[in-house]
Amino acid sequence: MTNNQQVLKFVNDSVALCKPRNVVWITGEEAQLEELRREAMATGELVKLNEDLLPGCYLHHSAINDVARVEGRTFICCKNEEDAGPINNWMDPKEAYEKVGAIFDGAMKGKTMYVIPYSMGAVGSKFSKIGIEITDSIYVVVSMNIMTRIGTKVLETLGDSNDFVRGLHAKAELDADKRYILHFPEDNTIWSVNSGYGGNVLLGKKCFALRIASFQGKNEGWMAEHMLILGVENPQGEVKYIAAAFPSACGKTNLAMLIPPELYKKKGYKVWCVGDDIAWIRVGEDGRLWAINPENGFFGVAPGTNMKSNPNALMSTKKNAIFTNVVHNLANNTVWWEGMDKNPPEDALDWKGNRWTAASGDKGAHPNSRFTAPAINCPCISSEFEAPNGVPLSAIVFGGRRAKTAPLVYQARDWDNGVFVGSIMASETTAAATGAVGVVRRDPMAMRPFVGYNMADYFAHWINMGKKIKNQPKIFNVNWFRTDDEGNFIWPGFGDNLRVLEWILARCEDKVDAVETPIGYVPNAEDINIEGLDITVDTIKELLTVDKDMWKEETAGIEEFYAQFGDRLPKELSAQLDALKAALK
Ligand code: OXD
Ligand code: MN
Repeated sequence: MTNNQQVLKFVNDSVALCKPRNVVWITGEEAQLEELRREAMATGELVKLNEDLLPGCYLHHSAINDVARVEGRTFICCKNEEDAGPINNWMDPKEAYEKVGAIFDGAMKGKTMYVIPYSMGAVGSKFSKIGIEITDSIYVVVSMNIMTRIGTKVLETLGDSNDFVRGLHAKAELDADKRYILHFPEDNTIWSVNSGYGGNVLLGKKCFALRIASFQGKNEGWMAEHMLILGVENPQGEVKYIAAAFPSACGKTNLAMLIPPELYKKKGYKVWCVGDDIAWIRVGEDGRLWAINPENGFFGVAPGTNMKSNPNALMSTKKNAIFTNVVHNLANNTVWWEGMDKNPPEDALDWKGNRWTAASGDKGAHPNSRFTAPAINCPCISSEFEAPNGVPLSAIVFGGRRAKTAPLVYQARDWDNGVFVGSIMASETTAAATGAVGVVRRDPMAMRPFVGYNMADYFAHWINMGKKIKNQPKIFNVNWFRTDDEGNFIWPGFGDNLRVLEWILARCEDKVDAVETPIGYVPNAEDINIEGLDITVDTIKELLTVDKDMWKEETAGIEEFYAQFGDRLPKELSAQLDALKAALK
């Protein structure tokens, strides 16, 4: 399929190591993919769902011990340990190739090896990057076909270039004790073994588009971020774009596909989704930041997705989607999960494949059960989704789940202050996860598990990027999760978050004033539109308060977090922390 000597060497080396029975190059043609789906159906790897109700959709199960990303077994393998930094697990590359090479040795004996050329970003765009994933899993092939652009056209675009990311994946024995997700940023290489779970094996996503790409971005002067991208269209038909980073369980997918409140819909507001998880951001010729979504699909969490919480995500799964670890409704050969509706199926198998009814009290779908769905299925997909140069950003938004500390929204004073705001991002743990509730986990820019190098250098890269952007976007922080003394959420959230985005965009266009506080600018309460809401201006005032004592405590936590970076922490950020402390005195 190619004469690219580097690609051929990568494939030949992988064959020598994994010793498959045969090698199949993935062309991207539907006939080949359909043949593979049939083969996977024959072995039970994929179950074809009801063609009338869910056309082109399949059900898949990962192994019971293999249902989530494994941060503890994810490594950055660069020559110097300090270059991986204090947040990442590190392994010496030589040791990693030897140790995990022994696991790959013969791992595909008797199996077929698939070679998937894929493009992150529209094929041929100068924003895009190419990867080759080698795998022994048909689930990976057909899922990569949803999540990325694959096939011959990608190899044609690559030509003779050596600029591609080498990804090697083998399910091997699915042995959790020998599971490794290794990144060699200095070699443009990813090795993933003993897993079949999407986040560990769809190598274009977290492994390439965040961990490897963040390293490439640092060296090449651009940014790979864990951000959604959305467009807000006003009644005049102008669309402004926002990129936003949130830790998990903060409503990122819902925000990316927001449904405007009735009042806004009537006025003519629309929200368009460009991406729900990852943004690659570059400085455009006009001095603004431009962002693309490098992915081609959504890898969404199923439980809780319903016609009320996120109809756009649910609609996206209605054709050509793959569901993993959800309930199989045998009565009509469809799928179900907790929080889809109030009618759990009576005749069903749970995510482990056992007979199941809701009456058992057990969950039928795994809490991290997923769907991969083509982005073009999304009713609110942006017309700019494929735009080769992406969309220009007016604002960057950071957010977290804070019961008290952070106001509903505040604006950073300038770029460096915005980098500080992103670097101190944190979320409080919820009762949904095991462990103590309300514990603060620092998750800078929501990139804690995804920066492919030293987090301190990543902060420095953000600071440096600021110097290159003539027309900087404004930077904001939001918190939809302030609670009252009884622990109830004060802000309605969901579609009403558009009211906050409206203020953010008004600030970007200098159309509205703000009040300065020690942490940045908060709105005048009157400037958040509460028309049609069951809350008063006083409630908004409460949501916007900045409690100095709490923030003093917060600075102690930030200081502790920063301390681990030692001298590598950019001086701009220690200066920001000092300035905050002084302002709180
Ligand atoms: C994801 C994640 O799956 O952030 O997107 O874990
Ligand atoms: Mn994510």
